[in-house]
Amino acid sequence: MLETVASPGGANATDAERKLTDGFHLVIEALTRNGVKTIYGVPGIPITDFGRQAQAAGIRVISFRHEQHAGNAAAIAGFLTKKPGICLTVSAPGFLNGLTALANATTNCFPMILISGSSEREIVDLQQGDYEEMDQLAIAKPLCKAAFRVLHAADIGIGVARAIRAAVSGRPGGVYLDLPGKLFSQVIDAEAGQRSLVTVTDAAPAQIPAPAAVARALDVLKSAKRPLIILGKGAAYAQVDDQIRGLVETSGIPFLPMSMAKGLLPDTHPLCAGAARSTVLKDSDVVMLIGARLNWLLSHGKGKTWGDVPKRFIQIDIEPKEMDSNVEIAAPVVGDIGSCVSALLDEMGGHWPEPPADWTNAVRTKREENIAKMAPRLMSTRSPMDFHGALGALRTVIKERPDAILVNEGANTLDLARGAIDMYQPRKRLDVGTWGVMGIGMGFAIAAAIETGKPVLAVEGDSAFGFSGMEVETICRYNLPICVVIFNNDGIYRGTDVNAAGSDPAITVFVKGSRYDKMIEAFGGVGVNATTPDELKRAVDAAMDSGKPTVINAVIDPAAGTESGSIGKLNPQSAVRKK
Ligand SMILES: Cc1ncc(C[n+]2csc(CCOP(=O)(O)OP(=O)(O)O)c2C)c(N)n1
Ligand SMILES: [Mg+2]
Repeated sequence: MLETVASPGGANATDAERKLTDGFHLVIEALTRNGVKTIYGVPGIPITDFGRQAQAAGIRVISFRHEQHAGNAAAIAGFLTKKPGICLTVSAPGFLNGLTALANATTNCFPMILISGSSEREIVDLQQGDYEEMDQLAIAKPLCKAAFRVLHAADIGIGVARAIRAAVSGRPGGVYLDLPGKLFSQVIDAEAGQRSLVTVTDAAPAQIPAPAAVARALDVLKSAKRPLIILGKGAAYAQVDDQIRGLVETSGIPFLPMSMAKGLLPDTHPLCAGAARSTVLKDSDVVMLIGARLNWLLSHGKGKTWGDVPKRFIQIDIEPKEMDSNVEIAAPVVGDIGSCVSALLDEMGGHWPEPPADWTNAVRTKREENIAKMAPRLMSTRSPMDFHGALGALRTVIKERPDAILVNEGANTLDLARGAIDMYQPRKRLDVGTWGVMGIGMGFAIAAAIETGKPVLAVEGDSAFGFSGMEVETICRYNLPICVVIFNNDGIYRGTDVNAAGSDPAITVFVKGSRYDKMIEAFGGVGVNATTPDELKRAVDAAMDSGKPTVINAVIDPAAGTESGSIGKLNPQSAVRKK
């Protein structure tokens, strides 16, 4: 029920006067009636009281130390739940702090709504220097799917409904909702307010693929001698895990999971080609992309990575404009992933000729070879640890606790963990995504713990952790079951860089021998310094068993990493410099 506010007439006011409501109540009601249970944000003018009232009304309001992390939390909440995650910020600087997360959400197709309070429109538009003056709507527009501003309390219901639909329908993404400070205190008739609210029905309608597109895709697939399925995070987002498993197993086609699609089928599945990535990209002849884009992460579908074998692509995506974005798509299948995969399965009718055995055998052999090559490195017990030794311990943790959520960022720490740590369940691996952005760590970890109630293991490069490290206070404040392991190799990529001029420290190195574990102790959490894989494993197990907020400083050999992890080739090279 919509609460009413006291009318200006006080005790002597008539009943009719008393039945009023305001912007505060209407926004809260508009969100709750559409299933919003959690808001991630940072308070301040003009949204502090709104946050308080939302909390009092039963919405969980998680207060962060910086808006970027609240925004990242909202974004990954959207990915995990298929409902828009909500981030709430103050005007100008708070809004800008949230904007990186909004843009990142849009790039990664995570549904989120950034709600920011804003200053007096009349003053902002005349540029008369208001408190935190900024034309936020104009600035947000190019960075998100849609941006809306609500000026009248009677439009709050419609504004929130539009934001929700824009975030989750079609290809999901970030939406900006601008709520000027004055809106919250606007008072309108309670009944009219109630009538103005909207319950969004079927926010992300199914989009059924055309039968001809499905038939064409199956024709192309049938012609393949060396077929490959690539699963992207869109496939993980869709939450149609059984159908995707059905498609892979009915077709018998090897599959390659992109980073956040790992675990959709277990990495240990006999058809998983994760450990034979370069072979399958080079040697396949027909590639079916499911919720995966041919962007830089797949070398744009061409060039050396893809070898000399001519490829034909089948692409399943909800966004028609994705087709032919980098190379020709022979068989576009446009629709939501659930509908597309189901339609393909229906047409296949439960039977499909197995791919030629020489292909599936070749993939299996390569995969086993590569796994065998890595195995001894993962068992290394040397101290200081190298990445593989430490990852060997964490790989076992996830094997023993497959329902834990793994958050991962860094350079070497990211690339090597992706290969070393097998995932067994869908949507358990959350990482830097399409941009390779540092700073998602604590925001993702916090939302993962809150949205799923599962234990979270965040594996962080020491540089990566620094972007969101202050949020360990937030983790302690809400007593979340998050264990952060920091791969401390004294810097960005490695800790051995030297400044050629010999004055300041080199640009990639940090204070040697830092003790990140001490940071969390300041807030009552558990800190552990781990110097061997065995110590590391024991500390993580203890954290996961107790559920206590924990930071483990994993001491890694400063010389162990490589420049930019596995993407060093993207650094610009000049012939002049090489001479
Ligand atoms: C927002 C942002 N700023 C900067 C970068 C550039 N960058 C890529 S990886 C990285 C940190 C790598 O160091 P670390 O996290 O310690 O990982 P390591 O390779 O040492 O394991 C940085 C700063 C980025 N990707 N995103
Ligand atoms: Mg590092």
